[in-house]
Amino acid sequence: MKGTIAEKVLRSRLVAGDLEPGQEIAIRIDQTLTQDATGTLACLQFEVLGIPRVRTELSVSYVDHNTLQTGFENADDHRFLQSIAAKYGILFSRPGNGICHQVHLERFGAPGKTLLGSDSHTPTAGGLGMVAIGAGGLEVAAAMAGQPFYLLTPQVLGVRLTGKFGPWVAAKDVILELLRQLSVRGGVGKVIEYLGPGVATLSVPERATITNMGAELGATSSVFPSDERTRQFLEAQGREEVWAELSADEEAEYEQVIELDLASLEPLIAQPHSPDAVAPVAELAGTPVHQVCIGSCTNSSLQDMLTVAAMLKGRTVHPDVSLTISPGSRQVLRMIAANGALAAMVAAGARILETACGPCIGMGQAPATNAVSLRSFNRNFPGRSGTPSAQVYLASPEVCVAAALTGQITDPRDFGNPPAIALPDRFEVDDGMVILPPEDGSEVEVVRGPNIKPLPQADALPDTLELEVLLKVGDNITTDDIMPAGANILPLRSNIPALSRHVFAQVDPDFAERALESEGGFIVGGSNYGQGSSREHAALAPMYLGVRAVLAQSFARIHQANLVNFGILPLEIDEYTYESLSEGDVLRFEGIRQAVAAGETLKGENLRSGEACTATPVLSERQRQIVLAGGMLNCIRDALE
Ligand code: MIC
Ligand code: SF4
Repeated sequence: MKGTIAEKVLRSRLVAGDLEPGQEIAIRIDQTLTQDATGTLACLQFEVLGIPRVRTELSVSYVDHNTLQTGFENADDHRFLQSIAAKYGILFSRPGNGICHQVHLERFGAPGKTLLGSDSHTPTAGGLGMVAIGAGGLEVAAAMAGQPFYLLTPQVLGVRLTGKFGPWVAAKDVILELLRQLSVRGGVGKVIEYLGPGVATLSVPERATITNMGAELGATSSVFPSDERTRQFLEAQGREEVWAELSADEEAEYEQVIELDLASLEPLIAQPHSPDAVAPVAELAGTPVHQVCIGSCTNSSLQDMLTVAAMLKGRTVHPDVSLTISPGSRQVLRMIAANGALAAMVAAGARILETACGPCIGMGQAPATNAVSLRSFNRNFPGRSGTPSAQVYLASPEVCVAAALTGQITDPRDFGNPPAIALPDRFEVDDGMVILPPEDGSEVEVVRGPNIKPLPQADALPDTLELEVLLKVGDNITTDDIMPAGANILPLRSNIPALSRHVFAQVDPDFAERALESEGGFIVGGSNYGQGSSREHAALAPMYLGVRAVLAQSFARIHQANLVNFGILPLEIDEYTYESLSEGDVLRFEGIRQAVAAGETLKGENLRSGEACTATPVLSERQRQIVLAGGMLNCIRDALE
């Protein structure tokens, strides 16, 4: 990784460990972001740490996920978050101000700095040359308390961009092409770093679309150089002073370099139900489409919105299609309102939604039964839209509008010349919806609604476990599978007892009941278990139900850390063991504590078959102590005693 951007930034913030791929390091975090769906827990955890004020350069708390307010819960959470922000020195981005990643890019991100966010798409800020990483809320709470962030030193995968886009090809197609080549596991343990002459052809929002969806590759982060275009973007945001040049050395060492000629790309689309099921749009042309949703942290910038408006202008949405548009931020919304682009969208029949995550996280706009929904978003996991039978596709805003107008998947290259979009020299800057904390917040009273329940605590890891395999699942299980979101379930994010009733609800509706009846158990998974969202609820709620270990062929990075932080043992098993295990088997492991402390493989027994069951804890030395204590909070409490 020598000479790469990743190496330069990580080295400059290194607190402990060696920058050797695979080794655990600790880095200093300059900025944090939290959003309301993960932020309530992060704040509850921050409170437990007992620190009077955040110890970062900047911490921002956004409200963008839970904004539907079908009951009192979301609004209660907003008030809680606002009061916590005031008390502890956190900036509070009010509901209506926009999606965390879009606003952070516009108003707070800075090249060369580190950002830790309780949201898996935090690497969006890599479009500005930040090393931005998604993590569980507890880790973000620790970073807010001034603690370093621990991670395994990533490999650095270079993507060398050459050429420039042909007509109707967009930034989304770059990342869809990488997903096609590398799959949703291809980025695990890596930072994806962009280089080459093609970089200069991309604006910062285009770069951010690409780094945003590096999360779908499973990457630790994605980063672009900070160059003249970065400077122009920051200048247009009135923040030129935070600009710093940042690039890799000529002889930088990458684990591998993928060559990508932007001119060779064509419009691409991800098919149901995975972001890596990518095909050329032309191949699917003619497929009827019933819903089109444009927005999300991937594609809701001013540039995207202007493109969408130009395509819609003077046309009408197809009678069989419902088109929704969510601009990414209040800045974007104000600017399209002022220049007439919004009027063109409304005139065309678009349903304008608030500047929030909205349909991306199933907060409204669930498609009709069996409907085809085409979205400019980043995830199309089964059921995430709110309609289990919906077929969700992902593509660029250009491909989305083409379908909204024709009622079918349409190659935008059939639309004549693409609109020429110029970004302004100056964005409309108004941070009036960001509330600054008072100098001294000690007198601020935290407002807690009845939906905010205390955090459940885990017990220390027992030495012997004899428990049932409650569920066996396959590869690439997402945290949406484990802990679904959507309008009905998201409001319960700060009420774990109620939330836990929905664990694995779409995979196996009886799971929660069975887990409680059996007084806990194990989960068996394939590879890349826990990909997707950073929600620590996917560990905390199973922990509440008594899940003590997950036996999987491999784990996604953020989820593995979340399991450890909530005292669930992540155990790696080989293909043979995976095949040999069935739901209902009872597994017995003895001498667990000693084996975990020594980093040794557990040798257990499957009491049904009498076969041996070997499983290896996937834990760094530091994590061994955390799991033994029954999770990070127990660890911290022990240290304080
Ligand atoms: C998502 O896109 O899945 C979310 C909702 O933004 C999550 C966070 C969450 O579950 O609250 C993420 O990406 O981390
Ligand atoms: Fe919000 Fe969707 Fe982005 Fe997650 S992926 S932060 S839900 S817009």
